[in-house]
Amino acid sequence: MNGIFEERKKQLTERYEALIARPNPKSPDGNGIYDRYKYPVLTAEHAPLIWKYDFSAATNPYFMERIGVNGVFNPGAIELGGKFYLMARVEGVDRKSFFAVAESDNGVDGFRFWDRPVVMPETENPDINVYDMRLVQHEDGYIYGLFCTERKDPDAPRGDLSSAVAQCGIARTKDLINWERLADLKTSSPQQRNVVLHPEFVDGKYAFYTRPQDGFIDTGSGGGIGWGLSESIEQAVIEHEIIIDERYYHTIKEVKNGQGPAPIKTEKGWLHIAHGVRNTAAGLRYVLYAFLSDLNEPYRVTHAPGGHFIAPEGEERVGDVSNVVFCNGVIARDNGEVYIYYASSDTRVHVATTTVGQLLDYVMNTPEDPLRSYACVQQRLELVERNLQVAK
Ligand code: M1P
Repeated sequence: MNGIFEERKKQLTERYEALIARPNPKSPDGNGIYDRYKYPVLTAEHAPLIWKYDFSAATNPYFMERIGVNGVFNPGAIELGGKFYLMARVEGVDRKSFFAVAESDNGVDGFRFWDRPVVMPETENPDINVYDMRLVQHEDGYIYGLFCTERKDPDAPRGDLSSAVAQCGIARTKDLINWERLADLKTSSPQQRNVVLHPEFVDGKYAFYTRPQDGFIDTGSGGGIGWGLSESIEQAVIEHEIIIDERYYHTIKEVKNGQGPAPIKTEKGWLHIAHGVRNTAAGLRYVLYAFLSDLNEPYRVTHAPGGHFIAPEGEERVGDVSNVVFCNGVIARDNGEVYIYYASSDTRVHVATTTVGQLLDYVMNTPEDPLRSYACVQQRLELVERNLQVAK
């Protein structure tokens, strides 16, 4: 047996186990809304060695990586039987993404991938790339996974190898292992990303948050977080789509926005986490924002705090697609704790922890964006004057 093989296998295995066992302390100096943590909860290095290396000394004498992993990001999230599960988007070095489940006992560290990635069945129109699954425990008894399915645009001009069509794939499961693929969602929009299933029936129908847009990257005349109902989930069709949260000039969601995970049900309404995108000289900047919608009419926004809720900080700012935070997974526990799983720069996954009480306080008491500099100063002065009175 060759020494290099044994030595590298031992070294890499030890390093991997140390990474999984590494405690993840809470960062000091939280903003009172949520706490961040020192380390990401999932990275490309968390991908099991058996996904990447050939463990046979006969066929891999240098213990060389055979199929690399480029990034682990944008996970769906669900709690089952007291454990925390992330349905991560794993991107191979070949740029294709796939889904894989990582589990942890406490939600902030110890995430370990299951041995096998998810085998997502295809429809008669094979997906070229699948990503960004939203996991939803629906009241019909199934766990649904809604994700983006991307295929080459058949109408792209000859030589254009970038244009794609994004649509919403739908699958369901009871155990996160065996998946039944259903028909892709049908809407009148040429492109759909960030489609999320509402966890309850509305008017006896399946309800969806959507994000209609004209082009693969550009919203064109579309955009905003949409809403629509479908009689069926097996053949989901939205005939009538309305926009419930529009993008807006000179805000954090000027270029585009999208629903994050399925909203959290609270006694004051549905708590939403979403992402907003604006353009800068350095490219697009993705931040998270939050809002509340009516309990009986989830499509009616009741409270909309101004500005971002989470923006990329420190190492989060840099990665494959820099200056991005994106969230499609949250776990709200029965005891009121909330675990927000957000990815940074299309590279790695972090957690921010908070409570339903703190989030409600945030969405209900943070002032709305007044949309003009002068009005922003008035808003801040009003706070300053009140504080000066309290200080007297
Ligand atoms: O690269 C940033 C994000 O871009 C897309 O989000 P959106 O559809 O809102 O533009 C998605 O591809 C997402 O996966 C990615 O993180």
